[in-house]
Amino acid sequence: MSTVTTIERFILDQQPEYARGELTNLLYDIALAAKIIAHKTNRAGLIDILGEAGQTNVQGESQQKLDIYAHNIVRQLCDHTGRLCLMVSEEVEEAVPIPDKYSKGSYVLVFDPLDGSSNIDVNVSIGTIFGIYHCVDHERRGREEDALQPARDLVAAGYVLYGASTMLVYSTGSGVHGFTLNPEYGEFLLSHPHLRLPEPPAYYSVNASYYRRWSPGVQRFVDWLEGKEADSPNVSARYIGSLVADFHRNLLRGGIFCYPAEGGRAGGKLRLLYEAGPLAYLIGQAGGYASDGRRAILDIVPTHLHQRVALFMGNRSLVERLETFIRLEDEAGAAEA
Ligand code: FDP
Repeated sequence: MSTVTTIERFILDQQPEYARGELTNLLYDIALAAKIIAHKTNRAGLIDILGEAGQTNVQGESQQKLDIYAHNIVRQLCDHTGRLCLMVSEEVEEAVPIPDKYSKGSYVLVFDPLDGSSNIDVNVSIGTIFGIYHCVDHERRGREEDALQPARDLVAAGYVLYGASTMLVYSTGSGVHGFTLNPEYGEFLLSHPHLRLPEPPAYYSVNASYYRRWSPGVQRFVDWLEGKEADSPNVSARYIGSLVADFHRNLLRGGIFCYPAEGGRAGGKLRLLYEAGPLAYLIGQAGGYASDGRRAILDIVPTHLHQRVALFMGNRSLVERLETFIRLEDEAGAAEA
């Protein structure tokens, strides 16, 4: 009989001997939140029967938007455990403090509770993204500064994909490991140990309808991906428009995901702290690379919680080629000026 490895067992086995189990338990908390959110998102197709957000459903319960629901589940499971000093969520403008009545822990949780939520109504896969940092100041209760750290300093990061099946993929710095939720047991089982980006990459993912808003360097790079140059790679286009789903496919098949800056702005649409940062950490752990076009995402120190960033991530050869296109355009622009 083949061995079944539950997520609890795997996380525990990976815990270093000196560890007190705080991080291990925090990861369990997130896995539990993922199961609860998966249960709810699986029923999203029943929305016509159960009532839309803001309405009352047939059981007389008031409906919440699913992303607010997901935020509340994570917050409720994590705020009282003594493992966190602060949370930052896509759904809340300010950092979410740990209430004074609970003891303060040594980790910071940054998360996007339900990314790609515009896809829910059309039954397309969505996801939760999370990152975990050590808090910076152990004396005081959590402050915004504790969260404003570069992704290189992440202790752990991961995502949950609510798709045809629910998967939790995470890393604590020793590879990327994927678990699939077995709905019969209600348990995440190890299904994808030690994920590495395959070579050669198969796909590129970008919303090409924004082509005219991009800088010349990005336009040339996308032309190159599309096969318009003699040395173009043999990659095919795939874009779902749901970050976790696009990321997951490219992680398994190899490729590059691009969300460039538009109209001369420094940032794109995606958020540095709880979208780009954790995924950059994972892609690095899988042998790839993430860049804003000029520097590694892992090195960018956030200046505010909801900061946006241009994002290119995937197989290193493709992302470095993008950086070359941008550098050449920058140099050409400087020579003209
Ligand atoms: P959404 O607006 O549906 O929440 O993070 C936001 C996000 O989705 C990502 O999941 C997705 O990759 C991106 O936006 C899609 O943006 P475009 O529609 O502009 O392509």
